[in-house]
Amino acid sequence: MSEAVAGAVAERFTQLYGSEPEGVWAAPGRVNLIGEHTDYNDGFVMPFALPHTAVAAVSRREDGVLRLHSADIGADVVELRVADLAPQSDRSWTAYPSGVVWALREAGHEVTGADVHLASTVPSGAGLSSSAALEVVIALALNDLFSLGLRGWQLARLCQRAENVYVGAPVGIMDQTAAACCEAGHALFLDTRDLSQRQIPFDLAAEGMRLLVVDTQVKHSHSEGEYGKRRAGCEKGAALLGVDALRDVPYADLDAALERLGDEEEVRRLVRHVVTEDERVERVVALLESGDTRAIGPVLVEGHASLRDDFRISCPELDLVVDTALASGALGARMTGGGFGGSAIVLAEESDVPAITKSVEEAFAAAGFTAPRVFEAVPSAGARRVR
Ligand code: GAF
Repeated sequence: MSEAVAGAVAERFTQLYGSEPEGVWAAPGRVNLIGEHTDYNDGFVMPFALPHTAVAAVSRREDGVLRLHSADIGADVVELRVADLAPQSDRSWTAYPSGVVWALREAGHEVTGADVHLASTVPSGAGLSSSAALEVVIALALNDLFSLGLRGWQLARLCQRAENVYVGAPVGIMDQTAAACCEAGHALFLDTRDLSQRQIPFDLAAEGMRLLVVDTQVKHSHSEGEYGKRRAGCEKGAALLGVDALRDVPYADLDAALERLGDEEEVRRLVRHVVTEDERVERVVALLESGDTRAIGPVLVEGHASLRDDFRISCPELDLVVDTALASGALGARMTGGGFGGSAIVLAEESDVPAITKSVEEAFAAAGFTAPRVFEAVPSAGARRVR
């Protein structure tokens, strides 16, 4: 994110509120390389940050007032009282920033109000975590301005609480941790049980490869029922198997576990996805750490098949991206994020990128789908102060 963008956001803040902001912060969207729907099962994930960010210009207030404005919504400034913030009382975009204020205060942090102006380049509804970027940028700004001393993973936990309780979306911890903790040039290997992390160098350009994001333009939302149903099904599976979370089912014991689930066909499929997906994350980490980057391609493809056939959260557009990219020479491809629309990722040799992009665009046109948005994803920095 450039100095010019930070300057423009600060300038708009000054026009809106009549004084300069105390600072400007940025938090990125993410793509998940592998490890899907494992985070609320205490499992492994491996996201990296996009260059696209939510940017917030913020000043402290001490009078209990929270004023919010977004360049992307273009409406008037919304004025709220921090003492009145209540879970699930707000169905608009302001629930994300005000939910973070609520979560900080509920955790005992003295946040006495703020003026906020936001602008984001993270595509919304594209499975690229625009909501988490919004939450984390606010959390980081308030952490700095009110000297709360919280670490990235602590901010991520509070943001997840804001989204679960205040917004009412039963998401896991991956997206908030990615926004808060990712580092440029790396993918984040995260154990969602204890939030222990390892930064894995992930510089595809240096090896002559590229990772494309294909936004299918099919919008999705986690507050809608299907995400929650999958989560409930996983929790049922863990309960039937007598474990705290599906993370505790060893890959080596999967067949026996599935047998014990008897005729619970749907739960069996969900369990099989989660247990095999955790194993795929570990395989990808091992391949990247041994320098065998191209070999992760088939693992991504396995992950997509599992999400499509066992977890059943793909859609025709996502499947078309994956099938077309692979037929045009991609090393690997899969849907990324929560599913039911959103984006797919494609791992490819640099020289194959134009042909793959063209094939995907032509396949979408031939199928009568809305044209996809294709861009290259370079692993970028996590949340930070930019001014
Ligand atoms: C969404 C959720 F917000 C994440 O917590 C995660 O569960 C993901 O879907 C699926 O891996 O992005």
